[in-house]
Amino acid sequence: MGAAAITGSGLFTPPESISNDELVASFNAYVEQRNRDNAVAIAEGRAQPLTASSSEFIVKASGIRSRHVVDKKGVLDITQMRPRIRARGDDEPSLMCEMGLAAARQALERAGRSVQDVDAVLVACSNLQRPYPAIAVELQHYLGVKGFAYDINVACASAAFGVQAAVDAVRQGSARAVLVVSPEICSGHLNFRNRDCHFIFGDACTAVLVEARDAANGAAAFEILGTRLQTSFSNNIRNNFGFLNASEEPPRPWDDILFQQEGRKVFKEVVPMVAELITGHLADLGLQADAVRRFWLHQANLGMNQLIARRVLGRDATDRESPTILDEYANTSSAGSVIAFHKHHEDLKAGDLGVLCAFGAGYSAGSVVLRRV
Ligand code: CO8
Repeated sequence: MGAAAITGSGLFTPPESISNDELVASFNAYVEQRNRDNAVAIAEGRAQPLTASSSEFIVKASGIRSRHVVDKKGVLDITQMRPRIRARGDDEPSLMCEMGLAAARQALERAGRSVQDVDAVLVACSNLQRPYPAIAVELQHYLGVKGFAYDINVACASAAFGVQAAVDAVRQGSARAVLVVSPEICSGHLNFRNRDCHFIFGDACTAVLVEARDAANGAAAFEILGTRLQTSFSNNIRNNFGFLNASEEPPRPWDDILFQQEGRKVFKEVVPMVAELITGHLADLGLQADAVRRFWLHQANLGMNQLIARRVLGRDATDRESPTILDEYANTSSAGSVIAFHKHHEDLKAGDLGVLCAFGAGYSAGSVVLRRV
């Protein structure tokens, strides 16, 4: 079985973006209105006043400065505070499919490939727009790819799980080339009324093409030296949305079917888990951490990434060694580490090593060790 490689990547960025100041102004207007509406109950001690958010806190706690979204108006409108998306007919591409088409076509172009070269499409992301037909099968149809497609759902680590499945398919010979596509509409399952997390997420879609290294046709191929996945159950990041919601007695409150987390606990528990995963993976491949030129880490929190890199390297990583995109994109779940890869790999030279590492709810984590061809 020959080696597999990532031979091209693609990125779709929604054109609209929201700065911290814009998001905080909207949130604080909502807080003022709620507190005015509840003034009597608050004065009588029957209700707690809501507290304002601040841009300074967001930058300090997370490193996030803005986020791209599929609908800015709906998110900032305090009567909505959610993206408003036109309900599409069954015969037109879904929004996730449309985002996937843009990212997948760019990945193919960069790999110097056409849809005729691809045998499988995997859509790997946190939340799928519907259960069936699979978004991946829809995307396969609109791309015009023959072969097979399926969805993968492992929260922020989904792209790494998708890459491992793609490597296995290419090496076993069940597909010549596999597209791994990660459309994330995080704004659709974020509670913009919750001060603790209203700033965390953004929307984007990435794609990578995985094929046999020896078949690589593109300008910037990366041989996949190894993949390693890990999961460990935790309720600290949870979303109770699901098809049984309408049947559940008593019905869940509206905010229980959106993203929620214990951010502090996640930070403390996931940093050592991920550092050990990367360190162990490199060691088992006979590689030294200080030989790695680039870490494309999951983009949830700047401080978290700095700590992970410090634990792996035994020193602080430079911005070049561990590039950040969450300042512009916020947390785009499974797309984050691939956006970092997509935007920050051109300067690496043949033989240079890199680690793409994604982690999040589940807990779930995946490490992909790459060497520029
Ligand atoms: N403005 C001002 N102050 C605030 C705000 C705010 N917006 N929010 C909280 N504070 C206050 C708190 O009240 C608290 O005040 P006090 O000290 O007086 O009690 C203080 O700030 C500190 O609050 P926290 O302890 O909550 O703040 P942290 O420093 O822990 O930072 C973070 C919060 C940024 C959330 C941080 O904990 C973090 O990033 N943790 C890691 C989280 C993470 O990596 N999660 C991964 C989730 S992504 C994933 O797995 C995919 C899920 C699927 C995608 C879902 C898409 C929607």
